[in-house]
Amino acid sequence: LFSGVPTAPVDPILGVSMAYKQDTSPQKVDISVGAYRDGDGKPYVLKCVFEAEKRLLGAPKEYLPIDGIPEFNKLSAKLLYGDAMNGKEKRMVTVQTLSGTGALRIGVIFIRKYLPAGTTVYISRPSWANHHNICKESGVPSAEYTYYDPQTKGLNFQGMMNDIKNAPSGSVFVLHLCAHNPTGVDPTPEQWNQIAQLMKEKRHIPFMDCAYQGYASGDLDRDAYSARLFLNSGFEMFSAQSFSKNFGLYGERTGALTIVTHNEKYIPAMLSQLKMDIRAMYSSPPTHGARLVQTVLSDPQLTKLWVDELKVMSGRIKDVRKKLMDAIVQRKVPGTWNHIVDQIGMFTYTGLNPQQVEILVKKYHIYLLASGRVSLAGLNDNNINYVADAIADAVAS
Ligand code: PLP
Ligand code: TYF
Repeated sequence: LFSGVPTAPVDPILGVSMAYKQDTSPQKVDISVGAYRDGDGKPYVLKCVFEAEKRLLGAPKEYLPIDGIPEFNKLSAKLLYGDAMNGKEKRMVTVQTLSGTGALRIGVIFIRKYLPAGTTVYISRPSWANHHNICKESGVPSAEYTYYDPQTKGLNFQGMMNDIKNAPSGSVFVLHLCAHNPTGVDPTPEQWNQIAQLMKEKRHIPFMDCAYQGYASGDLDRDAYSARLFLNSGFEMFSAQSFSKNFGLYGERTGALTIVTHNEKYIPAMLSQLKMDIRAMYSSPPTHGARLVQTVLSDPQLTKLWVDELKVMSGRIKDVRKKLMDAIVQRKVPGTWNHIVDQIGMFTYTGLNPQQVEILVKKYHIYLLASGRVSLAGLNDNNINYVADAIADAVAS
């Protein structure tokens, strides 16, 4: 019966992490998956989350509504859009989702069903690989737009603008809110302004993927610049929020999808369809993570604690960037390495090629993505010099 089932390829990120787990070398280093680790290399439960968890001990495990906790949904949209909301909430619908991935998936299904047939979803080159999987598995055509410039290890802004211009009007553009995964390269506010203007002329639809709000700069408002700009510019748009990274809720699968329309009269029908899809897929979302986020965001003291912790996490990553760059430069490794500190968020796109990566993995037990992406959270004072030594060797080989 099942003899014809072909083996699917492993996830390019989770596959590397699995290989790390199987490696028995005491020297091994995991800089693959984007999950925060503290200075001792340990996973970190945020104090604000711990406190919220204490308050929630014994909370009922009843089913949630299909679209999740209403207060959580409101707080999520408010967190992202902030002052830009300004009465626009009537034209927004938010549903609680299975984290950022679930929000993207429900959003892309909505696009397939209710946007004109053939609407293409444009994804940055490169991007988080799951963007492609989600479109493919949802039966939505996808294409790539120019983003990264390997020469400068920065943004190919002109190439991006050309692709926005040349895409058929009314295309969907998946844009990373901030802390672009995998490159760590974000447009400047001025570039965002130009992107928004051109997208408006072309009547494109922004789909903001918001997996790192607060993680790039440590400032929730600054990190939300692009989404607020698009909202203020009058777009109809989508946003997928993940609370995996900024609340450290990875396995709790906590997120939200918000769709903004021009006219509030469409909201009830839109919500009814979102609920229909959710109902047929998993009936209702999980309770715990959303309650945690709701508890933190509705208590000013816990919110302050959260903001402080975001600063600590993003600050440690910035610190690691500098240390890694200094260690590489100190070893006189050929090439320029300032991109490590210029890039932002959880990752650096090192520019190491697949052969060099293979040396790091095979010879040094240092696990990173074949693309050369390093998750900086996995680095700390105990392994940075080892990793820099290995990079020096790999580049010289
Ligand atoms: N989008 C990007 C760019 C990501 O890096 C991630 C991973 O954290 C996600 C979306 C969604 O992740 P999750 O489903 O864990 O919230
Ligand atoms: O890019 C990363 O490492 C994170 C975590 O299928 C992740 O976004 C990786 C792969 C995946 C889901 C999450």
